[in-house]
Amino acid sequence: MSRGAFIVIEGLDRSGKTTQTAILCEQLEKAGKPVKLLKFPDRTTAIGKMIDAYLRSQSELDDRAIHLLFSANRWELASQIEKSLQEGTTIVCDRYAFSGIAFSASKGLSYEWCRAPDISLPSPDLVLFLDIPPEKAKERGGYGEERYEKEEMQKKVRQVFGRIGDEMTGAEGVKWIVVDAGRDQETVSKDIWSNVEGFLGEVSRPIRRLWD
Ligand code: 2DT
Repeated sequence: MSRGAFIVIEGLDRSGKTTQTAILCEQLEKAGKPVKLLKFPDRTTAIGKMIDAYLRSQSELDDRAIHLLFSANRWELASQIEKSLQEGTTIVCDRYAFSGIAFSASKGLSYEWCRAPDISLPSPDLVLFLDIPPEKAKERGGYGEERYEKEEMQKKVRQVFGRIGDEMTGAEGVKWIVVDAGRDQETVSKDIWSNVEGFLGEVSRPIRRLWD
């Protein structure tokens, strides 16, 4: 039986991730696909509220503790993701486990340690990484107020995303695409759509698990 495709959009700050995610959902709906938009962190759950307070610097947490909360926030929704995919709904997800590794490893935690709690989550079929040099991102009106929204951090995060991308490329069942997000909005959305079009047909292979 055909299931929905699981599409993850990752990217650096100011890469246009939120806008592009919304455009993609609209295009999928127009193409007649039932689609659900998810975003991590999901700040609405009990765990999400702790994450939100941390990101807004209203609370302090050990680096490992917050890392595990980000992962738990995904596990909270894992069975719902699987259910929606099985029902034929396409999922577009703004950030996922890759952000989890990229940000925490950039703070100095080991890459392997960071990856461990997310092993076995439902695996995306396609990851679109919106890439933009942090210098260029800064020109787009500066970073926001939250923790991590600083050029030095973004540079490190971009490097770790590069490593994850290298390791994911060729990984069974996951297509990792780097999208040059430094271009204008329309060019980027066309590029994204050309990569998604291949997933509009039937997705018949079973849902895989990440890094299993
Ligand atoms: P948004 O600005 O997209 O709301 O992200 N982050 C995110 C982590 O450190 N670990 C994670 O697992 C995830 C999903 C990235 C808020 C910030 O949270 C970071 C930016």
